[in-house]
Amino acid sequence: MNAAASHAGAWQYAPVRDPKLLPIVEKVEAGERLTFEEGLVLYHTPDYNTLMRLANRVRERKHGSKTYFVHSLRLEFTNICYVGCTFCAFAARKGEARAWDYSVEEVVAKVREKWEPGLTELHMSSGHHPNRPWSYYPQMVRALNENFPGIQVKAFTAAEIEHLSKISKKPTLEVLRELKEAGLVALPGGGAEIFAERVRKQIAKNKVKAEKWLQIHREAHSLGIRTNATMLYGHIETLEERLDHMDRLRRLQDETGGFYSFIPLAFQPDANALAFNLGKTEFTTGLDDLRNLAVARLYLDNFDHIKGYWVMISSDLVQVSLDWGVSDIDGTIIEEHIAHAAGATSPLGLSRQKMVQLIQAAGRIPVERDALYNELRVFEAPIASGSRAPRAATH
Ligand code: V47
Repeated sequence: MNAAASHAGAWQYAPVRDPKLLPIVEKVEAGERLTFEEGLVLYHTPDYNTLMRLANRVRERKHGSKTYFVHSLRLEFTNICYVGCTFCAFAARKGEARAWDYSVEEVVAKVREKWEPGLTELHMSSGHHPNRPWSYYPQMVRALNENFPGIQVKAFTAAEIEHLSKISKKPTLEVLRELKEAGLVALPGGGAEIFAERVRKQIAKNKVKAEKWLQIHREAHSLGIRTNATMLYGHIETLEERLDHMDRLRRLQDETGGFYSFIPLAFQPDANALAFNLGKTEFTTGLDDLRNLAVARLYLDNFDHIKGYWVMISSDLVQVSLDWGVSDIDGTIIEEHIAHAAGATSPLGLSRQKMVQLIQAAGRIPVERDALYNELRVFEAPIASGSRAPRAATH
């Protein structure tokens, strides 16, 4: 019997405490799409247990116990940025002591320095540098592919693509086409923040507009470049605005089918203007993180994967999230800067072995994938007795 079948009818063994969830339980059982109002019911229900079981039901129907991760390296080639997003603690102005700005040769040297055997994904997203010419970007992607054959370059958020379109004076579709030609294989999901205008004006007023972000992903998908989508939550947005964000993504996914995964990013409240203005020094709570992941799993019925991002919510909570709809835990990363600049207390990276242990200790099956979600290895072996998940610093 497969995992999904073994859970069929599980509702009868645990009470649904919130009667408002009963029609949703029926729809989830029938595989029907939830409405916006039903999404809100999920966000407001006090019946977390049923919410968890519903999300897990869908997760197991899609993936059984399989849980995906990638052996990845994160690289930010510059933190110099003129955009001024209020949530950002990573960006620096040109000339500041903490600013960096690698040449193509330095990017290659940095990857060589951090290289690990079996590395498949190089995930790069960076600041909007005011002076680097357009030619730098395809040159960098080309140099990486030449120096590290087989590496998969997943780089440039839609916000960066818009920036490249401005400096190159080429349409975004052309920018994407030329980057693909240079060897870019996928786009990360950053820069989405919250689409709602009310919030965007306050947190990212100079950044790519919501409609343009979506258009760039639409264009990438049309070229066969698959992408991810993020949502920055836990600051000034309402639950309706979170759902509106997901709703816009669900509509685009209906149209193109080009998204791999949805990644909620929990607001990290250190050293940024937004936190300072809000007086918000607390991280999101574990329950809010889990609820958000579960709602995403249920609302985004056309997304294959919901990612639990251990960097921002801790690897301990990510283990728990595997029962709340999460089927992917991103990657080894090796060296993360954006979240850590804003107070993340997780390690900078996790070893491949730790990723496997973390998933196995949660009773799930680790699957190492590449950046394009090809399965490279399924770790079927049971957990060695006495093996424990690695402990990361938690917040
Ligand atoms: O675009 C910046 C966000 C993003 C903060 O596609 C912050 O696989 C929380 O996009 N608190 C970069 N978030 C990270 C990102 C990402 C991460 C993991 C996987 C993938 C993927 C993409 O981080 C930025 C911005 O939205 N961010 N500052 C902050 N203080």
